[in-house]
Amino acid sequence: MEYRVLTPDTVVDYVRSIDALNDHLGPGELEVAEIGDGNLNYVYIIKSGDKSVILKQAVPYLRCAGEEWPLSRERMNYEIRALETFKEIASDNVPHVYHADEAMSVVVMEYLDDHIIMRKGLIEGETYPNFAEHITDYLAGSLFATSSLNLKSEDKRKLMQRFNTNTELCKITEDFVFTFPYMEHDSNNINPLMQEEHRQLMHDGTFKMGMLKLKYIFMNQSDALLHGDLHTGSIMLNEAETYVIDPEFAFFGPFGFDIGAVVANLIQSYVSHFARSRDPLYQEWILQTVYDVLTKFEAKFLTLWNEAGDNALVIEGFVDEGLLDAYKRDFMRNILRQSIGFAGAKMARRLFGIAGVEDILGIEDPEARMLVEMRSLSIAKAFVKNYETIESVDDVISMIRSGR
Ligand code: SR1
Ligand code: MG
Repeated sequence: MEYRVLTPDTVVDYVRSIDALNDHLGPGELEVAEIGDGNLNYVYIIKSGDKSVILKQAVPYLRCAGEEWPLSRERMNYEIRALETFKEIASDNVPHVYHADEAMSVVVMEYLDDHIIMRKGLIEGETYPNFAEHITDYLAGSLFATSSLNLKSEDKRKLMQRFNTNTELCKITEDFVFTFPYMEHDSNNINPLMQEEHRQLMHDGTFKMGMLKLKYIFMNQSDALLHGDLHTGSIMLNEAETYVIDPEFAFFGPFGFDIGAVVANLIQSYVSHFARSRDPLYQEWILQTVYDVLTKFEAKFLTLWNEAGDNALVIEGFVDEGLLDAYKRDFMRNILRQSIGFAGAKMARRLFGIAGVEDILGIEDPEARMLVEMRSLSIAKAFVKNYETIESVDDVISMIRSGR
């Protein structure tokens, strides 16, 4: 089928032309609503009685910037591939895909109607007692399975070939996470009360040095297949289940990047609740969740590593157990450090760059918002400047509490 941009009027005909969707939705009348509030794509919910699906279509431009910002719709191909790959690894945490159409840049998947976008839940002050367990199943599972600690060297390189031409979306991250927010740039969106902080940050050499190091790691360290944009808007959940959606930024990158994204978004919620709920107990739950995510990730990743046999990195007879254990400790500490560096970059970009987060942007009183932004900035700066010396998860929690 030749590509065309779907509209609420033409979506029904498209859906009705697909057997798998007719089988799922049945013959009844279809109700359609566009519900996308993301930065890149159009998203429709299609309902027929008690059956429903989500249809997502990439358009050849960046939705949040408008048609004058071209962006190839190839991103949908990577999203489709990533959904397939992650579903095989972490089936409980990835939605079911009913239909994928690369020519139309469309994917149709399960509508998670009992789940909400995590960012919205956190804004409402909801707790999710199983989130840390679920997200670390996903993170440890996906990162380990697609790494050289599990795959044969040739299999990893073949898998990398399927993702590493996702260059446009990697470039978006290079620009909008690691670069533009810390310089003068037209795309920036800065609270007038934070202009002076931004000016100082632009001239903070230690911060810039940290950001350059992190950007270089992002661009060159191909540890594993990443989601690539794992903020709390890419997570849908309830108490019992957690789903990771929207992997269009998928590529082979550093282990710490997805972990850092989760941590950054939890901390953004933590700081926002100094103005939102002002509920210290809720904030403690968020900090405990950060702690659990980092510690459970490490434990699960190490278990997978310990249970796996020989891998592309270490073969029987190369090192004794003592040396291997020391190597693993160093390896995991490095993942922790890079995760926190990336968390800092992800937090700082949301304060000054094109795409802020509702947790903070939605605080209406400018003074209250500024105080939250200041807290977020001081944690972000501490992370970016000091990530290379972090020794433990306790260090991370102290840095969040003290903002240093
Ligand atoms: C310029 S696109 C803005 C952001 O939206 C996506 O969710 C990514 O985070 C990207 O950086
Ligand atoms: Mg997205």
